[in-house]
Amino acid sequence: MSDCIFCKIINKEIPSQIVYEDDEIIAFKDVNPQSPVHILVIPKEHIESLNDINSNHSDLIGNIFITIKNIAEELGIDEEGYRVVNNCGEFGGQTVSHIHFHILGGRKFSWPPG
Ligand code: DGP
Repeated sequence: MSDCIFCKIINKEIPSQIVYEDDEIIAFKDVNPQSPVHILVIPKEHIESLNDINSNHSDLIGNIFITIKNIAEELGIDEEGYRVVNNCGEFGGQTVSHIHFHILGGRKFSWPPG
């Protein structure tokens, strides 16, 4: 999608600090980190939000979560623990309309979120 900031990152039209990439997934550092480790994991397919996935995306979503686990291991936050967040829609706090999963780590988080 031409005006999507994350599609521009996928297409290398704007720079990002990529930590993982394969044919269907890319992961990069969040530009506005909320914790010492803050990575965004996204599909290369432009899917607007969690509301837009269907059974055709089952393998993709599964691979995203395996990628999340692998990145957490590589960055050394797996044993102390970390948080995975998907913000969906306005009330969920989604600001970029390309589905993405936050990996947040390197500090302790509280619950419930604000
Ligand atoms: P959300 O609020 O869940 O939609 O999170 C969007 C995140 O995307 C937010 O934490 C900041 C990040 N972000 C927005 N624009 C850019 C960008 O151009 N580059 C990078 N690396 N991250 C971005």
